[in-house]
Amino acid sequence: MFDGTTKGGARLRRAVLLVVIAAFALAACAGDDPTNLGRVVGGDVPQNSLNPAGPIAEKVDSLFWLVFWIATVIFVLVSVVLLFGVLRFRERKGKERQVRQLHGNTKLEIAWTIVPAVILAVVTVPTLSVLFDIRTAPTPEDNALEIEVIGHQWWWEFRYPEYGFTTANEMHIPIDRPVYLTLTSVDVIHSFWVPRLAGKRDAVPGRETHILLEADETGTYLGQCAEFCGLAHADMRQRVFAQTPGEFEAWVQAQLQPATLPTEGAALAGWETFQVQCSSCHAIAGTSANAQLAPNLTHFASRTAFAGATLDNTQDHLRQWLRDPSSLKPMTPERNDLAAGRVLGMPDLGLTEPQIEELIAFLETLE
Ligand code: HEC
Ligand SMILES: [Cu+2]
Repeated sequence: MFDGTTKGGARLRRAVLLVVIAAFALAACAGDDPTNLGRVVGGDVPQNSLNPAGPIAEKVDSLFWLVFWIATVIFVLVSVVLLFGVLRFRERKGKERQVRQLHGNTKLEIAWTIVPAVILAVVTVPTLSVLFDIRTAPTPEDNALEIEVIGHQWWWEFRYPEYGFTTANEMHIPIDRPVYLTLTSVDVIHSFWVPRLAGKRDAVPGRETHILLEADETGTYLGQCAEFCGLAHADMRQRVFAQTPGEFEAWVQAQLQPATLPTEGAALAGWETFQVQCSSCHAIAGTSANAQLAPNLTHFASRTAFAGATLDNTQDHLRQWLRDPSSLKPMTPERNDLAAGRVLGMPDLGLTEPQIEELIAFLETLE
């Protein structure tokens, strides 16, 4: 019916095309609106690599603009020449075609070999230089902070080897100091990406990769796993808290404290349940719970979010998490094999409501 030959058909096709183009164009208009985050709050949004907040991300950003403008100039030039050719040499009624066919113009051949080669060189040299810059091991004068990043399906483990503590999903860094990440994974390939602070880097099982990041403004920077890694890939996020050196030092000191175990009340009952039900996967530093298969909970109460930084750390979320973890985040705990070290989610442990309240009371003591 709408074969484009009738006037109405042509008009309809044009309208559809316009709507499609408009949809693509308008999709780029998402603003800096915090509600864009859906169920997550807190932090600078969106994850805009064109709004760099530190020198490493700035390098990536400048490279982007260099390539963008070169590509834009080429696009405009080619389009103008193409349009000119199409209009100037089109077939006209009653006129002979005016095109003269040419073969083998040496000057032209040389020109269109050399010009693209030069353009590619102009793009390649800075690209390689930035690629190496953003992952070169720092020298002692750089005074970099080292953090080990370990990808798990579907959360991030962060170790601070200088201090010897481990945390999950939330990384704290001091501003104006380079941070050198060493990444790996325990299962599949993940990718660590905090767009406002650094480029992307894959976390590969059995290998170590590196990337630098640095913030020059305090704030919360959001990121997420950028390599499809299975069921809860979209719920594998991370938050980076960039703090003044003093605040960072205070945070480190707090993390270094071992947990003070409760001695009475609901929290004590919670700790007892924890030892039976939870310590096969979770660690709490300084206690008998030292399994490394799930997020380290030593200072869980000091974290703002959990479950791959997708849920704010509130009592309601925790209650629901302990009742039925997979209702809040898609996971496949039925495929867990603790002996083989494989954990693909927190199982529903069949806890009673009083046990859940006691566990929450206990978790709240882990500051
Ligand atoms: C079979 C292993 C396993 C057991 C047993 C287990 N968990 Fe978990 N737990 C996990 C895994 C895996 C995650 C991370 C899930 C994710 O975010 O993908 C997790 C996440 C959590 C979190 C959120 C941590 C964070 O920072 O994201 C809390 C809190 C928690 N578990 C508490 C408990 C409590 C309390 C128990 C005992 C009642 C328990 N878990 C038993 C595997 C386990
Ligand atoms: Cu991932």
